[in-house]
Amino acid sequence: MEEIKHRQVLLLGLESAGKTTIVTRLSEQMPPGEAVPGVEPTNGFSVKSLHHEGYQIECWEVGGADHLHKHWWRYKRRTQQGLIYVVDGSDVGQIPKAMKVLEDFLQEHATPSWPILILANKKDLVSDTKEIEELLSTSTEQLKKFVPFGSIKVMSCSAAPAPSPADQGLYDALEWVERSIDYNMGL
Ligand SMILES: Nc1nc2c(ncn2[C@@H]2O[C@H](COP(=O)(O)OP(=O)(O)O)[C@@H](O)[C@H]2O)c(=O)[nH]1
Ligand SMILES: [Mg+2]
Repeated sequence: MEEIKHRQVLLLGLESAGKTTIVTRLSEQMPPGEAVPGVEPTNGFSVKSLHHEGYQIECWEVGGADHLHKHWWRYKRRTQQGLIYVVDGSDVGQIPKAMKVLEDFLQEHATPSWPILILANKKDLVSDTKEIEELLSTSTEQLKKFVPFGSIKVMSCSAAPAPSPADQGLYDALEWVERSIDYNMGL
């Protein structure tokens, strides 16, 4: 039997971006058409395991409320192999704040080899995701210096019910994270 590959990632983002909903859908392997039941705001942190194609990804979500940002680094243990940063892709107005908060965090606490996935969530509420992806890609240019041995990728996803997993884009996102961590490990 093939060995399970254990990985650990940090999951950050402003409050209400959809972090808990995303990890709940993935960790409970919910059918795409099923709605994730209402989730409570994450106060402190929550760890969930995602099982996907031979990987077990331990996902550390830290609450996104403003007063919690200064504590994010505490969860950045040496074992965190990457960062998923979720933004509300349906709310262009809060993108500058979301990216500023990310920049401030990376400036102090980035791991130089991190793969960073910027995940524009709630694409079900957006008619065309290109605009938001381009905006995010432009904002990430200045973040590359914090991860000189890593990489940054922008993708869109949705944790809302959809006809198929492909429409939600969550597994594509996980695959990018898995591949990028493997690359860092020389696999
Ligand atoms: N339409 C839509 N709503 C979403 C999506 N993801 C999360 N939400 C909603 O956004 C709100 C905040 O979600 P939550 O997971 O608690 O965000 P968190 O604070 O980042 O953990 C909840 O009401 C969710 O139902 C999505 O992809 N599409
Ligand atoms: Mg949460």
